[in-house]
Amino acid sequence: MGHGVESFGDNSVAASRRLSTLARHLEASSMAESENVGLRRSLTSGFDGDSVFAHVVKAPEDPILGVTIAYNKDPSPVKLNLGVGAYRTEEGKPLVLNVVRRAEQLLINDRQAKLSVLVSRVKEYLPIVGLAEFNKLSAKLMFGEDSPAIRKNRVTTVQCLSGTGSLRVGGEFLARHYHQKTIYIPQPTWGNHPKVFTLAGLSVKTYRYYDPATRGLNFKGLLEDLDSAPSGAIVLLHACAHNPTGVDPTPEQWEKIRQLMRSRKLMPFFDSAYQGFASGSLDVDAQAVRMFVADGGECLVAQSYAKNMGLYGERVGALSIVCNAADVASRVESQLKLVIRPMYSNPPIHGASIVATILRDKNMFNEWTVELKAMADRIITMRQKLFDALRARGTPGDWSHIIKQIGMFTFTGLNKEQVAFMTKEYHIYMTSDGRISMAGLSSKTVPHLADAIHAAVTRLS
Ligand code: PLA
Repeated sequence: MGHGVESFGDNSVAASRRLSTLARHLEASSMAESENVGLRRSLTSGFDGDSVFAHVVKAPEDPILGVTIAYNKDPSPVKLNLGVGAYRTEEGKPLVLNVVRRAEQLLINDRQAKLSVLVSRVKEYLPIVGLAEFNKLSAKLMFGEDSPAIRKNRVTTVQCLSGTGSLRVGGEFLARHYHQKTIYIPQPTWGNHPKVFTLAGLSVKTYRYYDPATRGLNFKGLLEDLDSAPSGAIVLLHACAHNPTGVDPTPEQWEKIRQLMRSRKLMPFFDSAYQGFASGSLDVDAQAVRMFVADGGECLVAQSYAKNMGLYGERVGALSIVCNAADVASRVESQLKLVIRPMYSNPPIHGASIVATILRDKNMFNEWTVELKAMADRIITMRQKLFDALRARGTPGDWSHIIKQIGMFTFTGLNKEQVAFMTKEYHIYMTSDGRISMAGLSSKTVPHLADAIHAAVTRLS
């Protein structure tokens, strides 16, 4: 019971149970309706009771997005936001890529006649699964131009609300249709992962990933934990540029992880939020995913264009489910539609049109890769500058992890108290786990950050 097709049966039972509860509720409320007419009349003159929401307690801010809220409230001219992973220029300004501006211009001028499907100048609804051309091109970007899995129609790709939405839709699909309901996430991981998957209906467990002593990968712990996970369990893997640690397995380690996962029948669910941001190359950053797809096995991939195309607020992403046969992929897609339709009906058109415009045109694609590499390179330069600045100050400790770590973040090793001190005394905002967004740093602000780290380390060790 509870496997494959049966689990769909379970869901039908659950759905009809929910429907009959709803019907009973409607009946009861229509009876109550006639009895309460008089009472309601007497209330129309005004309502002065307590709010029915009076018991609602104030929720804490989000650990990552709340950092920006605190930063915005700070009037200091030297304040620095290194909390959320959002790219800033050397001048500390948000960046809209030139190629994105160009794509938008084309869309506004309606010069995309060749786009066979809807574009954002037309404000129609997209299909439930989003813009077809966007989906096709996104799959190619992730799995490679001549991926056999795509050629054999073994992949279904649906446009979702950025990386988060793709993870959520994937999680909900697995909770309904996959026989194992446990997902293993790395320890530590992006703070939203456990919430997304729990609310999707999965049960969340962790596997060892990071070793604070070496500031590197706990490879032995990782293999042990995956080896003892129940057969079939889902495993969340960061495709590249692990958040928050900046520590990725080497290609050889990925190969060992792949072998172990396939032999234990564990289901890989890749979160690819930083393709191109880690190495500067879209293909290199997709290698781990492609390794798992090349063996013919099944997996899920959540893709985000927030960082690599700077489309944060456009909420553009995709979920791909790689299946072992075309007919399975087609049935899986039909069920993904049933997950999406009651959740948000269909995804937004504008961002996906921008992405499709760029990916389909060779020149624009190349222009994008150049701009993407420039962002990745600037982050790498910031790593070197911060490392040099700490060395120049003689700050106690080995800071080589700053230059060894990969992607948008440095997991500094600073503790909660040191972070609080840096925020209070230096107006530097970062998450309390000691993660700093290197993309928020510039040559001008490196000395200020180095001063703050030096003071925090020497005063509060
Ligand atoms: N997955 C990982 C590993 C991420 O780091 C993020 C974003 C996402 C998914 C989701 O991104 P998207 O929905 O915007 O596509 N993490 C950020 C932002 C950059 C955030 O927390 O929302 C971060 O600062 O960690």
